[in-house]
Amino acid sequence: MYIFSASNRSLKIIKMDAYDKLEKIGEGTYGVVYKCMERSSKEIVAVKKIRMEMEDEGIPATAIREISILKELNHPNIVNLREILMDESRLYLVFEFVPMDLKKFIDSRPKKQLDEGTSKSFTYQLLIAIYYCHVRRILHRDLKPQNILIDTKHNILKIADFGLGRTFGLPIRVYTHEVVTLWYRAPEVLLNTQRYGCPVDIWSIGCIFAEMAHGRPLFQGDSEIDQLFRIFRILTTPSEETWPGVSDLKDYKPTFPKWSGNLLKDSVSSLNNDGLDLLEQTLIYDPSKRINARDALQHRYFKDLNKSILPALPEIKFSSLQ
Ligand code: INR
Repeated sequence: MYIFSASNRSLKIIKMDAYDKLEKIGEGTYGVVYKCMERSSKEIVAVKKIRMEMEDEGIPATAIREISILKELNHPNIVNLREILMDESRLYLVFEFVPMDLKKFIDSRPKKQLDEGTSKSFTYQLLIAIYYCHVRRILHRDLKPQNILIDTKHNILKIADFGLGRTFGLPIRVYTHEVVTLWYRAPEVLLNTQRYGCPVDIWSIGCIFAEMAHGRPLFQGDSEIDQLFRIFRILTTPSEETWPGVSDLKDYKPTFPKWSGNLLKDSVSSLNNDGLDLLEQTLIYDPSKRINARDALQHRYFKDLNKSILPALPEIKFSSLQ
């Protein structure tokens, strides 16, 4: 078994038995995640076992390349990928261990709702992490509370399950046959746009922000069409006026029911005016008009956030996004 180290391009020989498997902690989109202990250092890590589609052909070169990119993402709000281990048909990703995910964190709160300071700080940290990725032209594509980790001791948020979407494609079901959630998926993805970009992650952050502040998921669809119609009911059915080009998208139908009257304000009554304004801008239909991470970080909603307690502030560069 080998470890490819993307940072120094060396090849080290390492065995998976350097780790003791403690317990299964998650079932990610592409494989199972185990809490493990590194034998010599006694350090706790999270090891994700990636199932490969073409087991007999080994690990595709594109997958290795993409995973190397992941190893280059070094940010306090992104779960750190420490090592990549391989054998003939399996891939093991060794990550830092973070004891809780955002879904469990929300579920553990009274009324499943976070206080304003916490949801503000978490939304800001999400935006910082996604800004760091977007300037590097890396998309997440599947942000949701289940793959956002929380260091509860320091209130630090870390994005996980990053970038694999680009390597492996968006699956309909995970390998355990669990249905993949559509609740955070952008309308352009649901309508099968040919090219999508950074705005898909901003949409997901908007949905997560609303969920943290209000206490329940904003759009809980159980199929792609149900997901779309739930969005339309709250934000009105998009048209050529509100979203130029929408009728050219592959899965757009002129026969879609026409809902009018925006209900977003009533759906997130716990948000103040600044919070509602930010949310509205993350949920703009037209991806080219949706707010980007850089501008969202500068939004007045975050003016009273104590940013000095956050991990390492990135330099906000005025480079163009999307
Ligand atoms: C926890 C998970 C704690 N920590 C679920 C979890 C419940 C409670 O998936 C996890 C991870 C961790 C995790 O500590 N490090 C990583 C997950 C992932 C990567 S991934 C790294 O990519 O989402 O599977």
